[in-house]
Amino acid sequence: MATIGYFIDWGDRNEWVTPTRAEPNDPRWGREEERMEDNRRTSRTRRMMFVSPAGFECSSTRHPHLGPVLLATIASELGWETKIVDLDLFKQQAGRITSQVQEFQPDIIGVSALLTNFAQCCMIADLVKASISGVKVIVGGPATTFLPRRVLQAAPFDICVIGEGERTLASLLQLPELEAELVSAIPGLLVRDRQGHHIHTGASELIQNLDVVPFPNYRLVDNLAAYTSIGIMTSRGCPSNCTFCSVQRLYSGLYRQRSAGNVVDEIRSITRMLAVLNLTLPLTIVDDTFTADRSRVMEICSDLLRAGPSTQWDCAGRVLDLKSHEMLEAMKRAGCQGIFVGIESGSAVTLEKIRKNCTVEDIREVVNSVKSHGMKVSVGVMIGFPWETETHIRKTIRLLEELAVDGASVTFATPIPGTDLHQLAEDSGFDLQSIPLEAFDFSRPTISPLPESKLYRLREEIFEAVHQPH
Ligand code: B12
Ligand code: SF4
Repeated sequence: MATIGYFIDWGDRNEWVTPTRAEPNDPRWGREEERMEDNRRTSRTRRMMFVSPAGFECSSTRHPHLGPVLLATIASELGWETKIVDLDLFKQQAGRITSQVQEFQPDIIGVSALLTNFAQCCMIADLVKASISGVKVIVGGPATTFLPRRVLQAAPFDICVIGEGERTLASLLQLPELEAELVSAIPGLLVRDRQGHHIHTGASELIQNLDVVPFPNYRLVDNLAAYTSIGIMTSRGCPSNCTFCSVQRLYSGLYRQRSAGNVVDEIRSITRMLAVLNLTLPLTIVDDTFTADRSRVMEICSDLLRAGPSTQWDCAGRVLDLKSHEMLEAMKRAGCQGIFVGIESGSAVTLEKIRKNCTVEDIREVVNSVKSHGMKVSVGVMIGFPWETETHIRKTIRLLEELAVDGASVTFATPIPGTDLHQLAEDSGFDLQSIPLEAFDFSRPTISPLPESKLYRLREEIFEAVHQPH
């Protein structure tokens, strides 16, 4: 039997959600000529396609991106037929979208935009608009949260979702159609009115209690076997405030955690789903920082141990948290295989200036400690800050030669709008407005006084230091 509605407890407010299906005679359902033009749309379940555009190659693990899966889960609960297209898997060209939309014939396409994949987001919007008439393109993700106006100007997106998308999308999908007058009543959007002016509908609220967010339904993902892991997010935000990091801006400075019980319930449900599909995939805990609350980590680990056969997982942690041997031991026993640590630099000056809140000695101690507990360590490193000289970067190279880590992600310092680094770069005289959005992709220098060719060579040296035989 078809679902006729369900109850969402958003933590701070409850909502009865009734799936809205397109009814041919419903006067709210668009203008006559539009209905005539595409009768097909009004006589079947509405369809939404979620697209993860391809970013640059930065990690050997591939998990289905949580944003699109979570939002597809909500759309599907609301009665929509959904399809997730992951162009980031195997780094596919934007052109692949054309055949996908022609086959699926979506009413709405939702594109998840990072600054790093923004160029492809724009190409996708152009291509889908040229492929089927009347399709609406909604764009959401960190890029729209930071720079909604620039995003809406850059391509034919109809609606730009600012901030968390769960409630906003649920409200949009219950409208009979995405007309500007109707959508302007929903907070969290930047839309165009009939004259083409941008209208901001007001800020949407962050979800207070993350335990009420539905578990992502991985049955909606095609070809799960092509991934190397399954992602799970147990918290949003981070209590630190590194000057280059956009996470404070993303979540308005709020750090929220799911309860240990809710996390372990999701892990159990993923394990059951994988068993049914006869797949063995580890979990990637995608939190910005999983280790910030030691007692919660300990509780999750002991619940996991109690839950039965061990699940393998990895996560990201902050240097200072990882000084706890007790926690590292518990993590290892509960199935943790590796930890990603954002060490960023081997220069004390840079660590201080980016507010990393740790010393080079702390980094040494923690990397060695994680290894001695039998887990792999990969690190995040950033070069090309406005104050950095070659001498600072050489300190990072020397530290990496010494540490013998298992992997590293090396990016160029990038002044994401809203961060202190952005302000500092502006104050140092860099003209950031003239940098195109797609250049904020962490893969090219933007705010370094050093010549680009020198920075690319130093980055190569960092990779060599990481990959030297050890
Ligand atoms: C997991 C992760 C990754 C994974 C997967 C990326 C992905 N696309 O999911 C990997 C390892 C690939 C990755 C890599 C990188 N990442 Co990353 N990553 C994350 C992390 C920690 C979690 C992402 C996640 O799953 N979030 C949970 C889901 C539910 O949230 P979401 O995807 O944002 O979606 C929500 C909203 O944005 C919105 N939404 C999103 N899409 C849509 C679409 C529609 C239609 C609607 C309505 C709403 C909507 O609704 C969703 C639900 O609330 C985030 C930080 C964060 N807290 O989000 C950083 C983050 C996204 N990454 C970041 C960065 C900088 C990088 C790297 C450059 C790092 C590096 N050192 O190489 C690379 C570049 C990636 C690339 N190839 O282009 C920055 C992005 C900065 C920016 N403005 O673009 C973030 C915000 C971290 C930070 N601290 O600043 N990353
Ligand atoms: S510790 Fe990591 S996630 Fe937290 S603010 Fe710093 S860079 Fe961002």
